[in-house]
Amino acid sequence: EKAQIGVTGLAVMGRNLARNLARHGHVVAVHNRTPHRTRELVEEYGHEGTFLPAQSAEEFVASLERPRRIVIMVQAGPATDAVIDELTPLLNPGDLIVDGGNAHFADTRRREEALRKRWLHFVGAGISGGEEGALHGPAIMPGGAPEAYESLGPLLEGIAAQVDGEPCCTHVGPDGAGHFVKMVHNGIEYADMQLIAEAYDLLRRADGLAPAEIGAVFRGWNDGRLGSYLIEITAEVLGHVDAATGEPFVDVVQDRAGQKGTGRWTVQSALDLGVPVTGIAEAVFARSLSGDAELRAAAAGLPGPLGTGRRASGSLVADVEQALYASKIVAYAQGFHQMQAASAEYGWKIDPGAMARIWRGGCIIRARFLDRIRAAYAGAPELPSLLVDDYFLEAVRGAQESWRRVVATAAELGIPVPGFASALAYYDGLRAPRLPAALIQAQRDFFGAHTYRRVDRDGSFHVAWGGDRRETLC
Ligand code: NBP
Repeated sequence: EKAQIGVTGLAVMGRNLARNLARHGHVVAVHNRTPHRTRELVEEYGHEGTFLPAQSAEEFVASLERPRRIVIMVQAGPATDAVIDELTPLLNPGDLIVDGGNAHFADTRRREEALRKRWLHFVGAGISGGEEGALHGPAIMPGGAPEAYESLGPLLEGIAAQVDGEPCCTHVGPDGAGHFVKMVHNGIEYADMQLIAEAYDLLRRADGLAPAEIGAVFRGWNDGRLGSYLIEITAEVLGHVDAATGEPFVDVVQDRAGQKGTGRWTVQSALDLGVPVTGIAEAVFARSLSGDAELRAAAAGLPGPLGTGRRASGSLVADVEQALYASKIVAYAQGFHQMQAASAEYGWKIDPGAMARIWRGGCIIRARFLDRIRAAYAGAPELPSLLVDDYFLEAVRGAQESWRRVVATAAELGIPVPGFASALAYYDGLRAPRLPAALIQAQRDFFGAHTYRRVDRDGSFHVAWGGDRRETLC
């Protein structure tokens, strides 16, 4: 008996993905660099399906039906290259390698090109949902050649999360498109989490609500348009009491946020593409600021209010809900803009509505809201920004007064809301009839003769700033 698919790399993610495949009736070849993980998988979960354990890469490859389908689930980076290098000499033209790790899309593009020259398919697939998702149904974002998806798609769609009878998996686009979209997904996740944290901070400090009360507010929001996995788990966290101290759990956790790097990658890519993703960038920087303990200690005595100016239990709740929703719309609009810009840059032809569809289940940012995004792109695939879609335009129109009040209140009380404030600034920047960029162009012409364009005539102009200040057409 041969296996339909193989998984190499059997730490939490690989093991659970292999189990998910086996539970769906596939014969799964399993392999890991150190064999004890392979042994443990078969001992503990062998009854869940048919696993073909392999001790060596040779045995692993030999146990697969052809064309072979191999999923790599190892640490992203050099480990992935090491596994690819070990496998490729053992494979035949037409065989297919999937990298399900969190690879940088540039690495995926490089690997896809190298393997294509050897007549092998390489599919960089973003897999979201953590270990639980891998086991019970993740969101899967596969890139690579369309022919590769023909062979792989039905398998992946079968084990992905399902929403309204549709799988949370689709072919994203060629080469690195899948990993790119997964990266932006993670960036949006950073922005979403930051906005939720700011909402909590405001309700606690400006409104005097206790964590458990805020948890209850979030539970209420979860039944409305903000309904999402992140809001749901936040409500649970805020309701949790530390067993050792009896304090709210959130108060015994050190206030320094960690990051593994996908948020940073998203911002780096956005800088290269020239797309403002201020919501994601502020979220990444807010985590960096929180993590700089030394700097924070040095700055602790700086003058200013400390956010305890007002105690009007509950008066801000409705405003904060509006601000959160509007800021979330901006963060998603920016993330989708980035995907569309990358799609144009690399020729990926990403369907943004399909991305919203496959993020509705399995992944960390799954939310009711994504159905709205899907609908927006279904009605207008070339939509320049989610903000100009009718539904979102009306939502932001309705949220606006509250949103401005929340940002102003936060500024007055000294409560940092970089997510809310930068989202509002982006919104106001986009809709401004005229921006001070005109002054910047004039400054650039002054010190660097960078020239400028006039509102009333074609051509590039320069003023002789150091001399007679006459304007010349360049
Ligand atoms: P890890 O990222 O912790 O990697 C451990 C695995 O990599 C083990 O199987 C290990 O083998 C293998 N490995 C390493 Br390390 N170096 C190797 C090498 N040179 N050659 C062969 N194998 C090597 O595992 P994970 O947490 O299960 O994550 C797997 C992938 O999924 C990663 O890319 C990660 O970023 C991604 N991930 C995604 C999510 C998500 O939510 N989507 C969550 C967590 C992880 P060994 O047993 O012999 O040491």
